[in-house]
Amino acid sequence: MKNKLIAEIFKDIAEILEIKGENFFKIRAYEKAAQSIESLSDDIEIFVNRDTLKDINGIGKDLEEKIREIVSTGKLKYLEELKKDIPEGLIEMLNVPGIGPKTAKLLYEKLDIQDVVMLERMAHAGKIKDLPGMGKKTEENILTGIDLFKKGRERLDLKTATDVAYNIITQLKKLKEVKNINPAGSLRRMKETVRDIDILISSNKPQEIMDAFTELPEVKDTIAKGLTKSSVLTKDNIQVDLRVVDELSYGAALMYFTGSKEHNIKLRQLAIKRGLKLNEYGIFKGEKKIAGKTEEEMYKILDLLYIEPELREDKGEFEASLKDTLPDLIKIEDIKGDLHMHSTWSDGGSSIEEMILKSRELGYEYVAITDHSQGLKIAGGLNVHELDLKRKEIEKLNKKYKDIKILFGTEVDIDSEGNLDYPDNVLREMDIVVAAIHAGFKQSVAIITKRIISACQNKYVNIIAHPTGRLWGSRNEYDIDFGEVFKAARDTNTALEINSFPQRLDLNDINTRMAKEAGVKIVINTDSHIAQHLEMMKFGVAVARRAWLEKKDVLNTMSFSNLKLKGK
Ligand code: DGT
Ligand code: CA
Repeated sequence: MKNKLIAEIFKDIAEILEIKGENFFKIRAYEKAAQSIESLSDDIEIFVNRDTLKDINGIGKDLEEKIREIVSTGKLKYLEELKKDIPEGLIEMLNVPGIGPKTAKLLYEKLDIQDVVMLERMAHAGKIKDLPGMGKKTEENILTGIDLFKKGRERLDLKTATDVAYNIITQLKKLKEVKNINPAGSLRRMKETVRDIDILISSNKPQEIMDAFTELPEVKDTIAKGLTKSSVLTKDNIQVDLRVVDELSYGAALMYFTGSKEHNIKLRQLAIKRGLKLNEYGIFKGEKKIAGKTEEEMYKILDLLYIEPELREDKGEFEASLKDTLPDLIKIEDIKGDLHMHSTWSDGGSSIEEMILKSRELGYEYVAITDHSQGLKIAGGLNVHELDLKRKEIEKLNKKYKDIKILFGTEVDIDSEGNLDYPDNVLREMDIVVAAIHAGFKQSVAIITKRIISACQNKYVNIIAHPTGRLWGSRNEYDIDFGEVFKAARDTNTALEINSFPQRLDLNDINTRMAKEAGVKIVINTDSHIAQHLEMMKFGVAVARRAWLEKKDVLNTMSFSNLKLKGK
């Protein structure tokens, strides 16, 4: 499937054209085409084969030819030519928060800054603040941006890690020599970010497996190659470690390489206390191996109930396992609907109907279409008249699709003073109201906390979305007083969201667990902007599992008739 590749190429073109100061409409055309292609639910090659590329929104004759070229050759000459005109590092620099094409152009022309390394050096040297339109504050923001950019590079988001790992696992699984295969490490524990990818295989033919692994088409370099462990670097510079063990040690190795280190240390101590020895090959009594084939038997020998990977952080799971009070963790199948998503009515790339079709595919009982509110002009927020039209469309779709309930909602902006962007008489007409902060992230803890609390206190607000505002690699979370927010959310029966988007995943696992303990209801949403995004729900569920949540703790596991939305 080349949809993503084509969208990326078109986005790169738009950015380069902007750096070169080209015509706005030409730039916009590439951006729009990229968004349309990203939101297609079918493989673009189907359109090529049926000669229907022109039916895609924003694709004319010129772009059609370019798409055909990418599909048949995997690249585009036009982009290669464009790239020759500007330094490679300049395009990467656009990934630094705060650096848009205009700033990049200015920095390049005035200071000959060509990449992130030079950018950092010049900012430290205080050379940027004197440029026209810059200043000390901008220079400081650039340094903060570089920090965030670097952090984003050090660790992968959970979706990227999952995609890379399962692509490799799917290929290796086909080898007849492979008996068992699993991801291990932080990916198996579903941490929000992952440094490198660990994969474990059981087999008695390691040579064949290591040969196949190091020769995968995704592999750029082999860092190490042995019979028990090999490490490679993919073309995207992601490190993947593969370990092959024999079947009788598979459970022990899986336990060891899943970690976390803290969990492993505690396990070893428990073994020692019982006069046993534990390592990655098994549990031993003297010289005799008494467990090792499965994780279950390993835990059992230590008098423990099986502990799910997401809980293995030494944060109370041993005590709970001994006392048989481990949570019955929420599962993706428990989710009955998604209560936060956007459509083409605001800044989404798919129509409401496309969102509904995908939601039905996922087996949902209900969904809420929550486009942005009027003040958020940049995100296509809806005025009151548009809300009426949208409501009518939803009424029609509710008649057409009887097997899913479509809720008419909004993601209403909480302004810098804590007021909502629609008056109560408008909110009252909604089936559901999601409220969120979109600006003023640098206010004091007290003010941001107050803004969120006053949104909770509005009787029509059901959910506070992405409560900390963080975006991996581009924005730190803002400071809020969680104790106060949890109290207000509980007392006003307002749910707090785990946003499943891989760059957000907030509330995070730690805050979610505290919220649960404070008696707050949690909701897991995707905040989708195109139909495929709805599949991100599993990452939000992962956060919930790491936070020890059960089905009953989560609002959108309820059936529609039990979904008691506030103010209704
Ligand atoms: P990451 O890669 O930083 O996201 O996190 P992990 O947990 O995947 O860490 P990684 O890749 O260094 O190691 C994978 C697992 O191997 C880790 O979770 C536990 C185990 N492990 C690694 N080093 C040690 C160690 O020194 N002692 C013990 N007990 N376990 C270790
Ligand atoms: Ca790892």
